[in-house]
Amino acid sequence: MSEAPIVGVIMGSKSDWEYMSSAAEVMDELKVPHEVRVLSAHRTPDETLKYSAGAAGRGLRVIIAGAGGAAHLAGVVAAKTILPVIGVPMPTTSLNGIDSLLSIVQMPKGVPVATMAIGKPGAANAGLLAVQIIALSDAKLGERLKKWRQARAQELLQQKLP
Ligand code: RP5
Repeated sequence: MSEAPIVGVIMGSKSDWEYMSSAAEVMDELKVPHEVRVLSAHRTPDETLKYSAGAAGRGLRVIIAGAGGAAHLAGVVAAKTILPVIGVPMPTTSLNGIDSLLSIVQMPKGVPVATMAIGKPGAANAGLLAVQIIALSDAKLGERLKKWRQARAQELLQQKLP
């Protein structure tokens, strides 16, 4: 995207992109400029904190963070910014992402993370929630989102059963 990004999509590992790309796809469809980056709460803690602390100053308005397992990324990022942070639990091989979900959702009072469903549906909804937040102050985006929803409804109504 050529416009300056207003949503940051970060994830703990390149292996998360299989799921997190759904967040980027929906923002592509709705023409919301975003950036994507791999950052880890555990493997690159200093860079993660720097990214979060500087996000608002760089013009970001929402951060979407996907991580799996111990999944501390969204919470750590939320600790260093007052931007809304949306967490997406990644599926894991041993516990199917229940571990990620419980980790991300259990933020202490005072530092919220809006936690989505596990995997691709959660990532897509994270993108949509970011769009909804930004649409509060962008009427044209709100109109695009309404049309997008209407198109999804029409798709469903036209589904044929065998
Ligand atoms: C987490 O560990 C990442 O978010 C990812 O979901 C999981 C596994 O990462 P890799 O070992 O595939 O890099 O930090």
